[in-house]
Amino acid sequence: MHKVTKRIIVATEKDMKIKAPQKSAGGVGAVVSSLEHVFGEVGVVEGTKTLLKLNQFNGFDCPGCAWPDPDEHRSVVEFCENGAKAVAEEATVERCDAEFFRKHAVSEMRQWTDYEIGKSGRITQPMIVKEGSDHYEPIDWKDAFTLIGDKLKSLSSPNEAIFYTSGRTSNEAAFLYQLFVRMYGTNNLPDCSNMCHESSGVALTETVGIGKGSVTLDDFYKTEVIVIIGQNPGTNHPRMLSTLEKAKRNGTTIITINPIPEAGLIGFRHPQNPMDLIGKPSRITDLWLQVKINEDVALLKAINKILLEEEQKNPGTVLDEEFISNKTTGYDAFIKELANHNLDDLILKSGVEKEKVFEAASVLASKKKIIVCWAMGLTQHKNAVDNIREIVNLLLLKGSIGKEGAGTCPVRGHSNVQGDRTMGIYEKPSEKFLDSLKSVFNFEPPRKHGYDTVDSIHAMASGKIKVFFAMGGNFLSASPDTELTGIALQKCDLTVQVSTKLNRSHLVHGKTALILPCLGRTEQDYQESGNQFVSVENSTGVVHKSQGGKKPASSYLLSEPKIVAGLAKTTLPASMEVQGGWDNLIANYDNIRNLIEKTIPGFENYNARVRKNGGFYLPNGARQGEFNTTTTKANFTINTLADHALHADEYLMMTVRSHDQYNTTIYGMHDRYRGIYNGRRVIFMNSADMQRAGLQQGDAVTISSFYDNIHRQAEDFTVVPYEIPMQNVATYFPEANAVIPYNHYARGSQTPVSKSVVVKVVKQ
Ligand SMILES: Nc1nc2c(c(=O)[nH]1)N[C@H]1C(S)=C(S)[C@@H](COP(=O)(O)OP(=O)(O)OC[C@H]3O[C@@H](n4cnc5c(=O)[nH]c(N)nc54)[C@H](O)[C@@H]3O)O[C@H]1N2
Ligand SMILES: Nc1nc2c(c(=O)[nH]1)N[C@H]1C(S)=C(S)[C@@H](COP(=O)(O)OP(=O)(O)OC[C@H]3O[C@@H](n4cnc5c(=O)[nH]c(N)nc54)[C@H](O)[C@@H]3O)O[C@H]1N2
Ligand SMILES: [Mo]
Repeated sequence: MHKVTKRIIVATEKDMKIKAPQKSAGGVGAVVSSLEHVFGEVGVVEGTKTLLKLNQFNGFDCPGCAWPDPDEHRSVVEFCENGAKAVAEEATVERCDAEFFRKHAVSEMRQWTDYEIGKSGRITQPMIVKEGSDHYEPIDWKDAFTLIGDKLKSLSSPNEAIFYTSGRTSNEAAFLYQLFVRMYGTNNLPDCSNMCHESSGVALTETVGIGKGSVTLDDFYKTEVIVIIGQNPGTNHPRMLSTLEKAKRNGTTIITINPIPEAGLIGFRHPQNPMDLIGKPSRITDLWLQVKINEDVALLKAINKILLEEEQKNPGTVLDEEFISNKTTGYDAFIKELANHNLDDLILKSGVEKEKVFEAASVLASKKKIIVCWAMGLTQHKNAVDNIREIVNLLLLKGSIGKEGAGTCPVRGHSNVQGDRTMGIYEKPSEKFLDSLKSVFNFEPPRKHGYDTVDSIHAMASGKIKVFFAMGGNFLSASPDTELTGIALQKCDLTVQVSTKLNRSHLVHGKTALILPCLGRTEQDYQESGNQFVSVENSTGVVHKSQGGKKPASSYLLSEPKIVAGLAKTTLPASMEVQGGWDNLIANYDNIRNLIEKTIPGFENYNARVRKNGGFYLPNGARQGEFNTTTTKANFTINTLADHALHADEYLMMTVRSHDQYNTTIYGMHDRYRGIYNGRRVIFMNSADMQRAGLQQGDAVTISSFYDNIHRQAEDFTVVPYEIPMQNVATYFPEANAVIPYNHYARGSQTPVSKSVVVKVVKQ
């Protein structure tokens, strides 16, 4: 078994520098960094041309995050530093071609860092590594499809294959892909959402009847309070900072709940506003509650308890009694349970100073319109679903959902992760969805639920799976338990990755492995009827078009929809033809959209509406105050506090993103907002903890975890003192994934506990 994680300190990290963290995001640094990446990777002329198409009505959707664009009135530069980096990464002039693969053996590339792997350039043609070989070699598209089709047809059950999706896949590709997979006969459709906002989807469906957020971008300009909890927009959704800045100008109060002070949440200099670049940065956060990792339920319960007490003191002034009695269920049980908790105990457990908890509660008590935004800081814990349900409790107490300027905002990650789910990329499809597929496509879809990400790792590791197919993403590095996931992938007979760039999942593979290179967002997609566009759905449920303008990186590249059609044609029996044939769907993507319209509610008149500037909103009951839950009301819930009981030498570790990465794609080796230069194998620690453990800044340590009698460890991390609560530590994903147990996950959503892993830290 080859080691799949990096165990040596790479040369670049020898020059690691630690500086003071920054106190604001954006500014000149952001402008310089955007241009460095774009001009460096793409060139000045092409780079500028491409950037000017980014997030424009006639351009392409940013392949970065899913933050919404303004419905109207877009600026010429409707992008951020990290969007520019995402574009640079895809539009790079570097090529990872046949010659490259001839030069570098798989075993050699496996020793490279993720940064080095990612800098190899765009993959230019289909490649195969045959059983027993250590080199990828070219293969024709036709032979690649035949090989995959023959293998899939030879399996004793379709459930011996797994079809993963990452969230960049367009609606058109995702719809065809899930259709093909279900026609083939399985619901084994895990996706990156399983590791991401699954907890949000589960909690919101149960409590407010829709697994998506309820707010629109406009609501941010009409609200009174924005709570940002477990999210770092300065790095991961930088365009959100402009929204927050504008909201603050309207008098909105911003409360931040985070174990660390994130630069972008403290202050912001708008990189596109010359006045902002020189003066003082705009302050973003009014009140920061430094919660301990995974103690948000304790904190939210404390706040809810104070709100209830205030209401008792001054009836009719704090809670929205009318909303509670007309629109909700479970209120009595909720307050009864809350009465069992002692307020001081809750506050102590949360780690936040008492005055600040009261201050936050008093802001919330006096306001009627509240938006709560969250991301991975809440979704990746054992009680992640509880975290989100407790946010809903808070909003329900205040009647702060289903009206203007108020509601839920789970800020999505991948630019079309929300759309992929809408299109049916889900291992647990509803009966209604399957019935609809059946009636439109006239086949019997599989009803048995399939594997999610965690189940997939387990099934592959236990030898049940023969084929692993990935539509984008980097399953190996994104998943927890890197070593085990590596072993799991290696047990497959065939692994196939549809990709734009080289990543570690190409290097730790099944007995035979294929890379199918595809067009990216920035590129033109010419099919029989001419240049095509695709569509995507952002965090606020707006479906809009995306059309690249660049010449493709290589003439061999196929679009994702065309790859799916190729697979379908070689795998499915002739009797499984779709109306008009798969080729007809590819000839003009309008034909795919017509089928989506027939199958999925909310897409009426899809082709016409998606062509309008800014696209269209999908229906959203919660937004309208209609709660399509099993009770037909919004449901209060009773939620569980975290229980970690750490020993003196144990820490709770969160794995976060640096400012120079997009998930497993490493743009650069710095995290300038947190003061880290030339290094990623760092562990941020409280200085009192360091003192207790006899550690100094710069010490090399080994991080280990011990779950269910399995010891996992990751070496060569450098200690960095940081403003983080005691017994809490932070590392970067994916470097620390080696110590995350695959089988510890959120109750209800099976999202791995990437933000609360119990670890030990030992000096080397
Ligand atoms: N540039 C860039 N943009 C991205 C991505 C990227 O990697 N790079 N990734 C995309 C994807 S797929 C996603 S899902 C999003 C991720 O966006 P985020 O969720 O913002 O990403 P993380 O870095 O995981 O940050 C989590 C934040 O939660 C805080 N946190 C951790 N644990 C807790 C906790 O227990 N309680 C509270 N209250 N806070 C906690 C951390 O300190 C950190 O600020 O971003 C998307 N956008
Ligand atoms: N420890 C820890 N683990 C985590 C997380 C965490 O916070 N901590 N976050 C989790 C989250 S939120 C997520 S979303 C997952 C991310 O999991 P994934 O989505 O699987 O991972 P990415 O790194 O986004 O995938 C990058 C790869 O996608 C391919 N790619 C890029 N653009 C395209 C395209 O247009 N088409 C195709 N076909 N391929 C493309 C490239 O080859 C690139 O190497 O990771 C999860 N893992
Ligand atoms: Mo994500």
